[in-house]
Amino acid sequence: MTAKVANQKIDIEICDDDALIIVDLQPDFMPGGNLPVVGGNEIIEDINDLIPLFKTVVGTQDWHPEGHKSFASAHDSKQPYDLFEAPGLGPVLWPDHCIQGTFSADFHPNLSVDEITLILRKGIHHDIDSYSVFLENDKETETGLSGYLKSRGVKRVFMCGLALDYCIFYSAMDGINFGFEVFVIDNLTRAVDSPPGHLERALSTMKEIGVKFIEKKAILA
Ligand code: VGL
Ligand code: ZN
Repeated sequence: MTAKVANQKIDIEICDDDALIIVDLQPDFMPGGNLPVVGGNEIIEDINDLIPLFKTVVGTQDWHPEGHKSFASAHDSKQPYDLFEAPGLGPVLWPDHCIQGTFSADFHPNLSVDEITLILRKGIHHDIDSYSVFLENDKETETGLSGYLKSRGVKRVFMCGLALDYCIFYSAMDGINFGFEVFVIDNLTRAVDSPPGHLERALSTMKEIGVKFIEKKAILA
């Protein structure tokens, strides 16, 4: 579902201090994949258009070992999307998805990967999830992305990809906490919205902390 939340009516010129962060555009998050996000396949070409505008482009991959604890299959009598809370996991359990080295965890074949400057894999630790591209769900293990961006002089990050209420949400919040100005490109992301209401809460929390929502057309080519 597209969230109609763009709250910036401004035009944005991309400069060298800006980074594009393309989150988890992997077959498993597309319709037909193991953890499908409705409309996930609709945003790829528009994201491709933006890549040449940025000097720094990060592409992330959800990259789980088999039997990862975020999977319902790793718990007795649990089904995908069942509510579940444990340190570093939840609020739901997931279908098995994005298993390291499989086609479903690769970048979607239509994504233009040649100009990606950094590929970042997350969710690699067996017992803990990593929704954020900056910090694992223990809230202390860094992925190193903040350091990479800062060493390249990045001040503003533009986020797009999947899923709006999970990886984008936690990444946007951490992005602000690490001192970046964070823009979510509203029409180049889609949400899981599980459990119901998760998207609404994620959107209001992001707005409260100062995440800016823009549409692709606000970015001047
Ligand atoms: C994601 C659920 C589980 C995401 C990853 O990329 O938003 N969501 N793993
Ligand atoms: Zn995952």
